Amino acid sequence: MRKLKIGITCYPTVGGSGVIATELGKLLAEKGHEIHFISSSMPFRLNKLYPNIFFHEVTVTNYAVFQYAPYDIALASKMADVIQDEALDVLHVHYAIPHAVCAALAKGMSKRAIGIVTTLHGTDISVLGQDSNLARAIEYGIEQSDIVTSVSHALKQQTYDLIQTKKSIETVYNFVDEHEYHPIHAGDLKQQLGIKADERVLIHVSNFRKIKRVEDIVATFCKVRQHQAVKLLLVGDGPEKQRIMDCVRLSPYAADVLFLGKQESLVELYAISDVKLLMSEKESFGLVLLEAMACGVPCVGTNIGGIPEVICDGKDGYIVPLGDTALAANRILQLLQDDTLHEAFCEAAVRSVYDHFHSSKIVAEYEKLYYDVVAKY
Ligand code: GMT
Repeated sequence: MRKLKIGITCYPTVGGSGVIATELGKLLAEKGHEIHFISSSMPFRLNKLYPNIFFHEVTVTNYAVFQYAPYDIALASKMADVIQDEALDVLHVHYAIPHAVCAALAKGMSKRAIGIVTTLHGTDISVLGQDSNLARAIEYGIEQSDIVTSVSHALKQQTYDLIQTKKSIETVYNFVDEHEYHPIHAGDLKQQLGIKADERVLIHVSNFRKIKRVEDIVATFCKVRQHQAVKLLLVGDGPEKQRIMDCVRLSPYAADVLFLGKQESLVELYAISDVKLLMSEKESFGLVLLEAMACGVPCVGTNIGGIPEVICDGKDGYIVPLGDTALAANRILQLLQDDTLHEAFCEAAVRSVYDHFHSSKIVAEYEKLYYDVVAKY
């Protein structure tokens, strides 16, 4: 099969959709495809020189007449330039707004026939799809794409529920870079963080937005803490963090909650963690679950969106109803108080990532879609 020239657009800053887009680009480049990232800044995981990967920066003119700088138009225009100048075969955009709409515009602007693949990641549908100012634009972006994928079956169904489209949508699950995310020895990190050797560790990683319900994580932790010596690691930063810190300060277990802020090396933190928690009210997939599982950490998550497609309830983690912190605490205690059960869940978590979400499997699924779309033009 001939190697392809693939354009990729994503949000370049921290976030699951940008991570997937960048890791996908890296793996496709390793397979010999030529990858062109088109974005407002260098995706944060492209931190060194990669053969076969090129970056095209979108710059926006802030002319005095503009009340708002027209980023979307500049992006579409840059996409059209790259499609033509680099003779792209396919343009893969991650996150519907504005990327799918810009891709449609770019396709119209460029003088070269090109296939558009759009991947829906979650909040572009579950939050923005409910915004009447944007719903029609999302529908347009989806309809104009040649191929649309979603990161879970749940998100696909939600798209049909919220957006007026009959477009066929394929589920292509997320993946992790197995070279980075795998079980490692813990070293003395526990000691460095002031955690006693016999204390157990719960971990939550998020961008501290309201939909992550971090207060439920804290409530679950407090219920576990009543029965077991345990620490809670809260990793990440975002709008809810201050409120959560204020609420933790009032708790009798405040000293057992560690706010670690944004962290680069999650693998080391997973190496000292016993259970990961994700209690979101909206979550299309939960890439952070997959990262933890790949490191051998069983997860407890809510029965929301794609979470039950990632955690296999009772095998490699537990699923609880949204807001049911008592059941979540119960499940965690079950795992922490039975070493044999915990060990079996840790192994099953690693195996599940390998069997169902391996990067080679997922990259091959995207490659097949690219060749399908190229064959159309
Ligand atoms: O979860 C976030 O707030 C970030 C967001 C993003 O756009 O980066 O994540 C979404 O895409 C990830 C990658 O596909 C998914 O793993 C997350 O579940 C999804 N977030 C939501 O649906 C809330």
